[in-house]
Amino acid sequence: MGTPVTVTVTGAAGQIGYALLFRIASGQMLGPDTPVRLRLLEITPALKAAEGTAMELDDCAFPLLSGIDITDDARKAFDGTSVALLVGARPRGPGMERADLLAANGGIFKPQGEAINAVAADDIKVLVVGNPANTNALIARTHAPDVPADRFTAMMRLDHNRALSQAAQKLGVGVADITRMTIWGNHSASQYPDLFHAQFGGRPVAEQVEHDWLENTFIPTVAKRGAAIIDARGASSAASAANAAIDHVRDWVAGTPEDDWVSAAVVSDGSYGVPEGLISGFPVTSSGGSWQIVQNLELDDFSRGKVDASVAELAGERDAIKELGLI
Ligand code: NAX
Repeated sequence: MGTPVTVTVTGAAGQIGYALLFRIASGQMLGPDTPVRLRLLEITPALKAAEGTAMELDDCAFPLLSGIDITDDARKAFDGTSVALLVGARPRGPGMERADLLAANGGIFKPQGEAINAVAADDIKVLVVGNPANTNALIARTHAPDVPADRFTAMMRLDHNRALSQAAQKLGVGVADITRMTIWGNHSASQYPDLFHAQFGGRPVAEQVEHDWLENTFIPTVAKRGAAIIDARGASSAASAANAAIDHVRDWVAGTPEDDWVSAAVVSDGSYGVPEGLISGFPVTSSGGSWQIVQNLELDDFSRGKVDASVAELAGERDAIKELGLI
């Protein structure tokens, strides 16, 4: 067995944290040969709950878990860390305007970016889960100027997995039979799940379903799935969000299969007309521990309009955080 990899989870006492930590400790994220050292970052009032989770982790006697540290100090939490899962965020409260929400999250993601910049390991990989995920990632990234920009990502994988599942159910096939799914843009209701490039049996899924279903059922079902879960469960997605975070980091580290791709929000290099620097959902492959944006896909007018609308929302969020002095 190698030396343990330090993995930091923020918001560790929350419901996604509870669904995530056991899977990381069991080896499902970094593989069965990689021991992990967990660092749990929480706000002071939640430290006791985090300790409870750590007690349960101990009680699992995971052979790969080499230790757990719990702290409310970001500098300690990110010291030497190689994988940072930024899950803790400030949810939108009643009557909260977008600017208030962004400002509150700036108060979390700015110091976390600074701490990552100062103390994380050279190979640090960051996945932002806490919403608004893409813009929180942009805030953190801006305050970590010494870390290569491509190490900051935000999670589109839950939307991706939701889209795979909806498309597979429609076609009556297994999820593994659908390839090349993409979620473009923002992790929000404006996201664009793309069936024109997704394939089943070597042909675009869009050619195998009615356009009316694609536009008026599939896209809204995927984009509003989070609200449907809250309505049904009385709580937001937790196990599926944790599962998506595991998928994202596993593929980042281990690579994606030949002839397929996944969705992740990565820093735009200007591909597909997405303004450089925005952290947007793209089709991506991974090899050698880094993401590459899949190039040269044709976007027809329908897809172009949907991508542009979601990217415009991201640009609006970027302008708002600029105005607030957060980037
Ligand atoms: P919970 O409210 O259960 O847990 C959040 C935890 O974060 C709490 O324990 C809180 O004490 C902690 N926290 C708050 N500020 C912190 C800080 N500055 N440092 C460290 N910890 C801090 O929320 P949960 O259901 O776990 O969701 C977490 C985040 O994931 C939310 O922002 C949620 O909106 C977001 N989601 C993102 C998804 C995605 O696909 N990107 C999907 C699922 C989820 O909705």
